[in-house]
Amino acid sequence: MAQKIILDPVTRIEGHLRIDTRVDNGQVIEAWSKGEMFRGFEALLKGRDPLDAPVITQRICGVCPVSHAIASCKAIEAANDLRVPANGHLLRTLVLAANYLQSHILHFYHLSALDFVQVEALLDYAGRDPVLLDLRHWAQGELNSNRVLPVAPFLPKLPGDYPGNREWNLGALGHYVEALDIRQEAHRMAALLGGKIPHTATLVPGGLTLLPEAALLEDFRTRLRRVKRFIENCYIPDLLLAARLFPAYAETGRGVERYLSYGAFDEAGGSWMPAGTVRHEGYAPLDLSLIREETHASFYRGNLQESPQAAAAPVPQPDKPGAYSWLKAPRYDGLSYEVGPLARLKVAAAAGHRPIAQALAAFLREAGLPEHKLASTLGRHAARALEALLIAERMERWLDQVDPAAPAIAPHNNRMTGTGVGLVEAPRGALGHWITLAAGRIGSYQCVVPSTWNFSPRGQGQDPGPVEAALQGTPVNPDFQGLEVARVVRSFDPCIACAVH
Ligand code: NFE
Ligand code: MG
Repeated sequence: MAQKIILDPVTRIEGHLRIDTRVDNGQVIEAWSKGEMFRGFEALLKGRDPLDAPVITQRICGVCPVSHAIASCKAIEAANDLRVPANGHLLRTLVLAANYLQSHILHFYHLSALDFVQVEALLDYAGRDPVLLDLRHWAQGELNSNRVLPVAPFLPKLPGDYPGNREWNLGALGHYVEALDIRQEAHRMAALLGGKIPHTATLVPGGLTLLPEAALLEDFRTRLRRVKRFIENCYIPDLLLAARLFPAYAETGRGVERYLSYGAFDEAGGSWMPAGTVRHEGYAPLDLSLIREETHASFYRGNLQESPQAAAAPVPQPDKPGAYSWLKAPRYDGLSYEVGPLARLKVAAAAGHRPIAQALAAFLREAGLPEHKLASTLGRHAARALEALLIAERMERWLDQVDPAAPAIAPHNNRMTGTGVGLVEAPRGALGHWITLAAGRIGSYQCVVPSTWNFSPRGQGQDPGPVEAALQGTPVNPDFQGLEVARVVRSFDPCIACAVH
């Protein structure tokens, strides 16, 4: 008999997400991804000074503010024909990359790994590692107290098949603590060039207001090396161990197998990771005119299929019949596409980027993950880990290329008119800001955000969004209360604060 599993709220994410599933015969038959909040950034930007846009849109999210700042700056630059100097691109790229490292490490250790870790392994820890001993004492104290929620954030948790492997359990818990420090280092790197973080102060249309001295760049490099060592010595080995321990998760979460990337990390000659789309027919270059946002199943007035450039801020209608999410449904050529680290690597490999394709193939061999299983729950975690390593390696080169004597910002022309689009790859995938400027004011503003793509509800043709599709076929044990569903969902790294904006 069909049954429902509902996760409400999905915890350890940013924003408010509910997942409904219909389960039959021990498998998810159908799923609904429900954004449970309304925000309205696009509406409040209308009529404001364009220079407010990077400041305000960064506040969409504290996890990926740099991406919103850059997308916003690029949209204004495109409208005004502002040419950012090479140094400005490089410095922005470094701030963005530092934010990626912070975000990917956050996602693995602090948001996702606990789905797979038996935290009770702490309680009989008898070794000498001071971090684990501290954690054990703290956990025991919490359990002996009469608090309603003991040992948060580790407990309470969904019941499930947590593994008995001590190396994994204790390693992940110890690295959970170490990763807090490492994320702080990555934040410091972003703040060195961004002025502050989250929500930078130096990223403005035209480039960067700060020209770093050599000593600041060396400070950045020292911190980068520490973060990189953590990725090499903890993140990558933990991921490889997870791949050995959880082979079943290479069999779940396949998804729509269509991927889109705007091209990541601006360098002098274009983006380092290429832009494009991948589907069964293979690689195709990007055609922005094919993007539409549909509102068929969204709590917004009308049944729209709008180009972001033409779209007005959506009008909320919480009682709309048939609607179930505050996210819109972005479609490319009428189809849903997955975005994020997996999509970026797939697009890069399919576009013929040999170094990335080779690194991906070698990593998959080491993880024992066949290429055709990369589209999976485990594959998304693997892609994110490998991407973190590749970015950390590439950052040294970008640092070398910064010229402290060259300009980092273009002079403003104060025209502030016209239309523009700013495209960026945020940690979670393809991010676009579309702006229309009229008489020095924002006429319209439209963000199409990574988690909007991935967590989109059904579109015009009742076709599921990428996460909804990825959940289909997931085997579930009724006693686990949806743990398997949570694992698939979190592999996409949801941010519903961004997705609804
Ligand atoms: Ni709020 Fe974000 C990233 C953006 S995701 S985290 O990465 O843009 O939708
Ligand atoms: Mg939008």
